[in-house]
Amino acid sequence: MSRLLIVSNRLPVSVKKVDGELSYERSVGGVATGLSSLETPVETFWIGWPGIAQDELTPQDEQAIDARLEQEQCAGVHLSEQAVQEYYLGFCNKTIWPLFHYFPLYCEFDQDTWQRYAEVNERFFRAVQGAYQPGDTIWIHDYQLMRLPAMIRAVFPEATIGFFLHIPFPSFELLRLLPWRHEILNGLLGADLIGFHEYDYVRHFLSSVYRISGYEHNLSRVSVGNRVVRVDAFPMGINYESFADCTRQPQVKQEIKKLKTQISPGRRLVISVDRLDYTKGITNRIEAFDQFLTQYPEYRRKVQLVVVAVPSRDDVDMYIQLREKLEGLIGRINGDHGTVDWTPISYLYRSLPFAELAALYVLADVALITPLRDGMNLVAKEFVAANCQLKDQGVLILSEMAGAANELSEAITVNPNHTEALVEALRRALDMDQAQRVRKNTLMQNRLCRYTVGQWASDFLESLTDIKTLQSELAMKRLSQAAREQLVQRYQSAHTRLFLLDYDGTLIGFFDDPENASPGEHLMEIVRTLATNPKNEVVIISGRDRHTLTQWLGQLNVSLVAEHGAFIRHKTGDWMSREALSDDWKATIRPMMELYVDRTPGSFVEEKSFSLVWHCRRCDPALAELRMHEMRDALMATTRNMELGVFEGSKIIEVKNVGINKGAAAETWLAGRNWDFVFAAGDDYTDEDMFAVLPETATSVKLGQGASKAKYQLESPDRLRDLLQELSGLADSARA
Ligand code: ADQ
Repeated sequence: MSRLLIVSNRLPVSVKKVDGELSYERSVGGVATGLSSLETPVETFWIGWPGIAQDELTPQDEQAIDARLEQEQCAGVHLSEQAVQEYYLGFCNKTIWPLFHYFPLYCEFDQDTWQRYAEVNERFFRAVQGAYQPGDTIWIHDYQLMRLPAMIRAVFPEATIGFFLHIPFPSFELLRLLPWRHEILNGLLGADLIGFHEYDYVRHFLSSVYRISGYEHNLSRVSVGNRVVRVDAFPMGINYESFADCTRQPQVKQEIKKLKTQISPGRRLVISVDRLDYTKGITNRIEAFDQFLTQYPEYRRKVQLVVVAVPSRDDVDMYIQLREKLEGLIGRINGDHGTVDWTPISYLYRSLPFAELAALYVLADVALITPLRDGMNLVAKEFVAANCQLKDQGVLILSEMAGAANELSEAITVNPNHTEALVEALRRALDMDQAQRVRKNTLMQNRLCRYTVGQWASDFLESLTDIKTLQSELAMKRLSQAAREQLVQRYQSAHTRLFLLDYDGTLIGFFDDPENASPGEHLMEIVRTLATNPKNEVVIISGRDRHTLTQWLGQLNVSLVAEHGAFIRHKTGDWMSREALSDDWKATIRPMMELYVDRTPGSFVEEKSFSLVWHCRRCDPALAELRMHEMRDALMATTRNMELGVFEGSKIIEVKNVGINKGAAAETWLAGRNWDFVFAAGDDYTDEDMFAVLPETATSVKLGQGASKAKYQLESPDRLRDLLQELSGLADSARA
């Protein structure tokens, strides 16, 4: 049976050593819960750090831990105290965490901690290598392991690898601050599927990948060499049942009873529950509560704020300072507003058992969850779920900056930096009538109970299977070794051979400036050798203008097609126009395109005899995309009653006379002779016209991915040049 290898910084089992004795504690986090409720259960094996530094362990301890973890279907990655300091508390939490949460001023950029991050990822890789069996699925979690996917891919190219990021993915403007941004992106792109909580993070990731690594994307699929990587949003859910059902659980009932005795009758409860982290905006909301009490004195002694802060990263300076600030602030507010029988803010600095946490969710009138930035925020979802059995339900005030805000749109949403808005939100929440509270919560509860953490995990794993299926479909089209050998045989035994070859993107890659795409010596030599063979007819069939083709390729013994067939030149003969065409339309279209040039820095118009092309390869990608849509719509409207076609290609929009296409041009050669061997190659929509008119026996090759009528697919011009070089060097087996 194939297994699921989960790799995360921490294992679901934590090891402690007290007075020389090892103890083990199982903590079932969201991921484990999600996996345990999959419809089709899978055997899981977990790889991670057991939570204790190696320095505290004897060799015997390590052996004992390994044996115990194995029983629990886990493998431990042992880390020294120094590795934990530099990798986890250092690079992860002093560089990635603040940067990805939009706190660039808190970031340290330190080569040594980065080095340690790479080394620890390598340690995790070795643990995966030890456990991996072909057929296993690997699911890597979170920002501590962003280099791991590529490390695994390098050694196991066929492995199925998923990656999920639990924190936000920042915009390009933030990511570009990171000196090691290339390595981080390339590390992630080793996965087959990269998941985020929200579509905004998907957008940020794709834009960074394009700008930093240069890989293009289409429909959230990134082409990395000959591999397609899928990037998608999977908003993580909660274990809905356990919260929705909590009021029926005896331990929770008991906690509710206990808590009720501690709250004065008639006092309203506002809760704030988070890990103690500067991204959670705890001090901002406490300051807002202070202002609320000043602005609305009628609520004094009637409202109590309970702040629950779970200790977190308490050996990082920033967190130590935050705790001091928070505790000072709470003390000050309690001193300013409190009375003998009323403490405005109660403060709990600890992790609570499920029953106590659930009891708080149930008894709270308002949950004030206002992070400055949060990947998702599960507390908000848990609070809404825990209220579902109640007649008198609580109100959620949620920050717009939490990923969860997209799904919990009926909450009172606020900008956490806007104190006045927080104050007003508190007042509105405390005054909201019961029917409205229930109506809003019901809508959210219905959503949360559909997309639970189990659904999240199964969606992710299904998408991972789907992308592997797509990859293998594309691989089936890839020119295999067997197909290549057959092609060689057919070539050798043929007497008359026709090559129809597109130029840009096919024989040569793309350049920012199309002027720079002239053929190098190597390409010239390949085409020259191929064309010198008397059995071969080579036709370069391009969208380029006549002058460029003549200048670049005119001295070779090849036929040329310019402007998709508007002009044809047989071998060394003269250029001929295929039809009597008019170019009067240019006077209308050129000014339209020039307007877009003015508004889109880096773009320009190329003029050919019977076409105008707007190029935007050098432009800001997002602006280029927007302008392409606008321009296409405008051109479509203008050319509706003209004999013109508007075509969208790779970073270009072209307007040209209809009836001129590469298919019609190819037919000039196809119909002229009986060919034993026909080979055609192209990369974009204009080449599809050529593929469409080929005889059944022809070999057609599309460069790059995407739907095509071509029989085969090759990943890049280099691969095509290798193939043509091989063919051009072959001896003939057929007698002339
Ligand atoms: P966190 O930053 O830890 O998670 P969150 O999503 O709210 O934030 O998860 C906190 C979890 O801890 C909740 O399940 C909650 O029940 C629990 N918890 C909170 N306070 C507690 C307390 N006092 N005692 C016990 N348990 C408590 C990171 C990202 C988030 C993302 C999650 C999941 O920062 O944005 O939502 O991962 O991907």
